[in-house]
Amino acid sequence: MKKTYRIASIPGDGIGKEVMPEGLRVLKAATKAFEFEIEFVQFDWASCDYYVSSGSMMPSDWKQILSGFDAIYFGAVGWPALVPDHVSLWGSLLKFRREFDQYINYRPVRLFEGVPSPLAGRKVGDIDYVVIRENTEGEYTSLGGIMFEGTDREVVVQESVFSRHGADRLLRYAFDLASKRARKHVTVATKSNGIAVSMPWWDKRADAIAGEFPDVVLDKQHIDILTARFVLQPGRFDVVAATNLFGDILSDLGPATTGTIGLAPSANLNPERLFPSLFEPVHGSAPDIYGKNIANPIAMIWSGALMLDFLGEKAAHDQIVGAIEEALRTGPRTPDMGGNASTQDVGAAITQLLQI
Ligand code: GGG
Repeated sequence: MKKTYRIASIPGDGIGKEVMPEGLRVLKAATKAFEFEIEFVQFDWASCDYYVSSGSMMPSDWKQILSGFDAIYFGAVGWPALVPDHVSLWGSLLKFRREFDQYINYRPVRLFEGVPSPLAGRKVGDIDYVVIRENTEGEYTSLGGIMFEGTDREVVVQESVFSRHGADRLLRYAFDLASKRARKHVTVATKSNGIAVSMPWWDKRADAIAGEFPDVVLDKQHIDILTARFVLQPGRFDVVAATNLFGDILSDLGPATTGTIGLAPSANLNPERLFPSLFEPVHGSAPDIYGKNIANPIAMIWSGALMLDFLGEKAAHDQIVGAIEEALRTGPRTPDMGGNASTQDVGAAITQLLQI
């Protein structure tokens, strides 16, 4: 009997609603060639429309509902004209990451053949690394407050939180990943010259975890020069481990150097599989292009491939990534890549290239 995976699909807001159908189309096509089935159940919550009609981003039993799935396939969240971004993000995506302990945010960055990099002279193979972003603590907290609000004595305090448990498991994942890759190199993003308590501590945790992996080279870099090197010397990088905020910034900058953020996928992982993991494009809801049918669906499709890989269907992952590679060489392109194709044109081309 074929194995059946139960996947919760949540389009969310904006272009999440446009790229999700293309991701589902490719995943459904992939199941035809492999020994598994997928049962998708779609939810319209975790969206700003739901907030407007109900007063919250999700129903109160969301955790119980989603716990019954093998994975969550997520589009994008945010529609600031309806709901402030920090409300929609903390009411949905950040809840998933924290309450399902998806502490690894795996974000591959890769230059594909046929996609020109805005960096002069870069070719395929020159940009190929993974950003491992800490996903549950760090600079993303709701701890803090405002004193003397609305007066000229106004003071605001925002806390960051770093735990040994959180830092070590993130760094250990990054080193373990690097130990299985050819170059065996980890860059740890830091800012220990300026942020004088948490970042020197973070550097020490990196040194301690590096000691467990003698075959992996550790390179600590301050975030300012690290961002410059993403642009000037991207070939230096293999696995890049970063705190929540630094990782968020690096994983937008990296894909921008590969032509478009419209290609960039991500996996929010609970490696212990105690909770479902969540797979989503790095890009957000993009209100500026929503409704024009020009959103690039490749990040959503590649995120679906990462989901299959995590579920144990590596052959299906490889086949989808192969179809993406071929489509990028020869197929239609959305405007972010200089073409005039629609979201559906690209999804259809990749589905056809699956050759199944
Ligand atoms: N699909 C990604 C998405 O919806 N992103 C919205 C966003 O603002 N994310 C911030 C974050 O990933 O921390």
